[in-house]
Amino acid sequence: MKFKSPPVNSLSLDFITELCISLEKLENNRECRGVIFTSAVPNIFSSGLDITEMCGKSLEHYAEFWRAVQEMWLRLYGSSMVTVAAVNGSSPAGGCLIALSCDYRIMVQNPKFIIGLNEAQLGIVAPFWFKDTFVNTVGHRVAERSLQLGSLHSASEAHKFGLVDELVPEEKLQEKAAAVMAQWLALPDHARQLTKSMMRKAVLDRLVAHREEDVQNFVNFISKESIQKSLRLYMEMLKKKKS
Ligand code: CO8
Repeated sequence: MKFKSPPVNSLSLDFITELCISLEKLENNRECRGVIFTSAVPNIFSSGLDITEMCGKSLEHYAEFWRAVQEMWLRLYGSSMVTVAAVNGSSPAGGCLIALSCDYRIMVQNPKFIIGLNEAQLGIVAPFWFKDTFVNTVGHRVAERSLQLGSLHSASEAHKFGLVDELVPEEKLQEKAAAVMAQWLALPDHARQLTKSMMRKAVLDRLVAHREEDVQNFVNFISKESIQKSLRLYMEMLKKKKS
């Protein structure tokens, strides 16, 4: 699956809805046993949640958007397919979450590409299920420090502490992703799927049990004037950086 929503593959409500529909179709297709996620936009895997969806909108919109983000994560993290992220560009916040939700992450070795959960830098807080997914991948200590600092890591740094499993030159990415997929698909599906579910179920169940509470928390938090101001300033900073 190639993400193609220029300029930066930001995860808008439309993007997320299309991603969920595509995942559902693949999940229900018995011929499809695995998905490789990558980007068709040069230098960017995904810039994370579309900040404009969280800024200056109605409370109803925030709730609808957040339910869609939850749905995307539940489908990705809970997928019975083999999922491989072929990260061919920067991948902050929600982009990093997509990669973290896969079974395996391969990233292009390019010092310009960054990845991490940088929410704290925007003055917002990564939800508990972002945190759980991160902890399950890199361990508590690394996650605690990285989350508090809102760190964006270079590909090689991310590889050192296990945020990505492997680094490859750009031209080898697709070949490597296909080789990894073949290795994972060589196992019987039922054994791999039950093992995956055993490893991930507790974290998935926690969101399912607290889904509406989590929506309300998000809506209350994001609609605070202080948070709206932080997001506006961050967007201005992104635009200034350009000029
Ligand atoms: N949302 C909306 N617009 C964005 C986003 C985004 N996430 N990222 C970039 N854009 C826009 C820019 O403002 C710019 O717009 P314009 O052309 O109108 O000026 C355009 O996309 C291109 O961006 P850049 O010029 O910055 O492109 P570069 O190639 O130089 O850099 C980067 C690409 C590295 C991706 C850079 O754009 C960047 O750092 N973006 C911000 C990424 C980010 O911080 N995302 C975090 C989103 S929050 C999230 O995902 C989780 C939130 C959890 C919520 C919890 C609340 C309780």
